Amino acid sequence: MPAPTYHVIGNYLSPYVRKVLVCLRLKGLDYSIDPIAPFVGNAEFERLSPLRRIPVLIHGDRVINDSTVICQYLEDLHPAPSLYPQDPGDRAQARWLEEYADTRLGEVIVWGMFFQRGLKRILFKEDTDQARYEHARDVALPACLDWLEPQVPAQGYLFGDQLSIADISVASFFRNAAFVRVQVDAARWPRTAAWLDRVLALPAFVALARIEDTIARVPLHEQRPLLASLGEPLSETTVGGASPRRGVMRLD
Ligand SMILES: N[C@@H](CCC(=O)N[C@@H](CS)C(=O)NCC(=O)O)C(=O)O
Repeated sequence: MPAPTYHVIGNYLSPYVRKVLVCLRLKGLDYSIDPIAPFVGNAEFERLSPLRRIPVLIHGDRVINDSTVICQYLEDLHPAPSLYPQDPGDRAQARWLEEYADTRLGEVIVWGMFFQRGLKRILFKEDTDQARYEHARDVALPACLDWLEPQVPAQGYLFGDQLSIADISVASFFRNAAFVRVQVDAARWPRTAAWLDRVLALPAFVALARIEDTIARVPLHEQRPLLASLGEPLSETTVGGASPRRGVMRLD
């Protein structure tokens, strides 16, 4: 069988990687994957990803960094089904919601909660900053949800009947909140909770959730055999395996 055209570097538990995998699946594109965490990337990883971040997409001779850039690249090459609204104003707004998710939900959910309660302890053997975690959970995340709630429709998706990159991006981050057992309170944010259920019930998210739930509490170096046993399209080589070290962009 010919090798898939697209190769993804990045772990299934990253919301940024999830965005890309959902786009690939929705567009019916095959891929291979090297499911590394960025912190264990080797010198070759740093050559491919100078910010030491995942995801990276390799397509032939091209190396594409950043989930937003990758999703737009896939859309440009494979316009159907489109994951961007047709109307330019809606398209701009969808990109802004994607940016809001990547930046703000990334800060609050990934760094304030998921990293604090998971990788910081497991990979770096450091204590959770409990005050930071609780502020993210009790103050920052509710503020995000207060902002999102009036924009979320009672039915359908953020831009009508058509799923878009905005739904995919925002929902991807709430999966990481679930990993640290934080759920959206349906009594307080009913539209957001119901919309999230709708998006996460899509087959692409459900298929990935099965994989994510299998590896969520498994040490990084034990994930490959498990993923292989699930039939995931792992690459034969990896750019991971180096000793854990912090990225270049953060002080966390
Ligand atoms: N803007 C980037 C952000 C990617 C990102 O921050 N990925 C995380 C994984 S969840 C990462 O690699 N973090 C390592 C670091 O920032 O040092 C994108 O959209 O791809």
